[in-house]
Amino acid sequence: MRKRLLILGGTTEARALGKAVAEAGIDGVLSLAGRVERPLRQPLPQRVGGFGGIKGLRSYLHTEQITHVIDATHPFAAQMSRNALAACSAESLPYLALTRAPWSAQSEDNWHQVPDIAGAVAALAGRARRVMLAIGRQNLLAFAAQPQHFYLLRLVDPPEAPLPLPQTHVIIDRGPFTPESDRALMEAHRIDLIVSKNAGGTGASAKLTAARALRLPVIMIDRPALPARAEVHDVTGVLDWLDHADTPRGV
Ligand code: 3Y8
Ligand code: NAP
Repeated sequence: MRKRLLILGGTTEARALGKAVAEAGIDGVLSLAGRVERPLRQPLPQRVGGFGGIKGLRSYLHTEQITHVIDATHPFAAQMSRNALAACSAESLPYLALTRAPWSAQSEDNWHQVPDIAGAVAALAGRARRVMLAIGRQNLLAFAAQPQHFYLLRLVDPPEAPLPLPQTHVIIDRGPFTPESDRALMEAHRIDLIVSKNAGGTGASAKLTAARALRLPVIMIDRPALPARAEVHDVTGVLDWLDHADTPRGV
């Protein structure tokens, strides 16, 4: 049966899946939102930019004759996942999420878990600290409510507009990162607190390893809730699913 996959990407796992799909000779396209100036080349043909909501995604699925959708987006890309679930159900297309398990605190970790970005901002009330705010660019504005801190920021692209925080040092870098370089960064900037999204996986975990080594506290932001969905945690799980999933279109 003809297969044509849409992989919703933007993560290390999506890249690995794209490579495995290309090597297996399966037809597919990898999709990015276009959040950064120079997205890395992917091992599959790629498209960049939004679809135009659920409606736009449905017409894309139809026009491109997609037979399977694999949602390998970041756990905080909740809107994309919700739209993909809705579009696949409306089009009766097989949907599978390729996700990574959330990180959990180890015995020597000092985590303060919060439910969302607002929870992280609230947890920063109080005396001035030196904070490594390693959550990217999109949610920075919320932290303007806590201007008393020094913030070490790590962005993929140089900021286009002035940052909403008065005391910052900006690093321009994209992951994956290493515990050694993250530890050196924390020591160089005398960081005493880290704020992190619970991304899971390996691409962003270096800062947690470094925080553990330096015995620094971490404010850990839980992932947004998503509806129950078919989910695997590795590329093999996706390939097995592809062997067994059937497409009502039966093309
Ligand atoms: C555009 C595509 C690959 C994917 C690599 C992963 C690992 C390295 C670590 C820190 C945390 C952060 C951020 C991060 C990591 C991987 C993965 C991951 C975190 C690229 C990429 C795109 C993006 C978008 C970008 C967000 C930002 C988030 C930086 C490519 C490099 C902080 C998430 O400026 C912006 O608008 C940036 C936006 C969404 C979160 C935010 O809210 O700002 N990722 N990151 C994707 C698209 O257009 O669809 O260029 O390669 C991909 C990767 N970034 O192929 O190997 O799998 O997670 N990405 C977080 O976890 O908190 C950095 O600094 O410690
Ligand atoms: P989001 O808030 O869930 O999605 C907002 C809108 O962006 C979506 O409705 C869709 O626009 C578009 N979009 C998102 N991901 C897309 C994709 N892969 N392909 C095409 N359009 C996409 O998304 P986000 O959190 O900004 O994440 C954007 C991208 O960055 C995703 O690829 C994600 O995997 C990656 N990423 C995000 C984070 C993070 O912390 N959020 C971390 C690492 C990587 P339309 O409604 O117009 O279709």
